[in-house]
Amino acid sequence: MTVMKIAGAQLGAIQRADSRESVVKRMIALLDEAASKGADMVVYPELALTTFFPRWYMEDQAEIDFWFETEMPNAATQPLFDRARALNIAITFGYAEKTPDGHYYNTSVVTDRQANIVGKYRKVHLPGHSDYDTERAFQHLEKRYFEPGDLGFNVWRNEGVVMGMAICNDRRWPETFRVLGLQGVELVTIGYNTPAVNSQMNTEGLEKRLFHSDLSLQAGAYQNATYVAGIAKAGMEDGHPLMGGSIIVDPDGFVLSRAVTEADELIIAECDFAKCAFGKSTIFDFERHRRIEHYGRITSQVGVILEV
Ligand code: ING
Repeated sequence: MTVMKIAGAQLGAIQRADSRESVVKRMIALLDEAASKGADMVVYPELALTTFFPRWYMEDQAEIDFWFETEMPNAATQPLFDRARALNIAITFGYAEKTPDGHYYNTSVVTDRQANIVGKYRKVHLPGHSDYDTERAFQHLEKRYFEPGDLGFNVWRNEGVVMGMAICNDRRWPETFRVLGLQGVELVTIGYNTPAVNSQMNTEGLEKRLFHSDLSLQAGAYQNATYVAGIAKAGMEDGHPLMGGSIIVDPDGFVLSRAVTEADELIIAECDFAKCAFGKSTIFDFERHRRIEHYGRITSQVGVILEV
């Protein structure tokens, strides 16, 4: 079985005025640090190239399109791919994708050690809203700017490890992890941009939001006997705080490494993927234990139906 040193490259704030080139320089600095620590793979956050622009209400399509990439790699990100190839390190990161036929997704890609893109994921669970919401302390317009992902939840055998991707809000839905778990996933990488405060409940503080992020990531890991890397974009972006809390979790749900700042920060953990086998062959041997005849509501029903 494979052992890999997985690094999480948490990013600090990216201001609206920051260029992609300046961000890629920061990403390469984290990549170099990861290489110095013997990392085999680096996990970057959701929407890693720009500020979290869904907090801004925009109507002009050209203004919206500014935040999207039409090809990957591209001029701004090629230096990152080149450096990763030179260092023989696999990477995964998120970005806003505009497809040639005009579709808009919150996307992440994963590469092998030679910087070849081996997998793409488009965020399925889009939180927030589509129109300007006067009731909110700040906007969260992912439903306005992105379409729900059309690729589903898939895995790839990359560098000898069965890897899957999810993005941010996906981690809060157990279906995400279970669909990957049913494909034998051994490492789920999840970048996130999570506001440090709730736009609809200002009494919900950072501690509770960090707890919910940990809970979601640890539960997903344990209940599917997989490693999980949840990596944040953190810090104050144009006056809007994003929480940190990046962690790498083992197949028993234990946190192996945790970020302690809200800045650019590398966390790292040695992952022995043989450790996934025990859970997958005992308590979470899905073939032996699951009773799908009782699970019909999960795919036949969207919302709650009160029958009592
Ligand atoms: N952000 C947040 C997330 O799911 C959110 C939105 C925060 C939803 C807290 C519910 C509670 O972490 C993104 N980008 O999905």
